[in-house]
Amino acid sequence: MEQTFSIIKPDAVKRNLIGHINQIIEAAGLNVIASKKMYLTKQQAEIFYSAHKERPFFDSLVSYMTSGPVQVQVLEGGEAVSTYRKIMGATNPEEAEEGTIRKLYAESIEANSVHGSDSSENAKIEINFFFAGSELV
Ligand code: IDP
Ligand code: MG
Repeated sequence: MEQTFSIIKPDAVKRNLIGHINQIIEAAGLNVIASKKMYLTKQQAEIFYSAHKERPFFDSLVSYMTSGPVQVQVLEGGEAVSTYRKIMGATNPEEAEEGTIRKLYAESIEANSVHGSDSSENAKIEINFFFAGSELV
């Protein structure tokens, strides 16, 4: 069993897509073991995306991620990191495969509906940033 970290981003929360997205997640065999709605602060968004701070889209990304509530979640299952990345689809929805969350729901390369950890190591860091161990059920 592996865990990964997911964010349902502001564009998707705004369009009432939490249930639709979690249906795809559960159909892929992943369990949602923690889930909460919150507003990211500017500081949280900057820290979360600090790997991208030199990128030209960084300020816009931080302002988008703080533009409305997000749903932060922990997913658990066999090969959770790669399974979730596969059902998310490519970062740019124009390049995402049919049936993926981003192909179905993303509005743009920035407002692309979901985040998923890119490795098991980063998943642990991201989960610990948002959840206490006692919240993982
Ligand atoms: P990922 O979310 O598929 O792992 P990353 O390269 O880690 O993609 O980028 C993090 C987030 O930054 C993306 O999900 C997207 O919201 C945003 N982003 C990535 N590339 C661009 C871009 O070229 N323009 C605008 N936003 C971008
Ligand atoms: Mg990434």
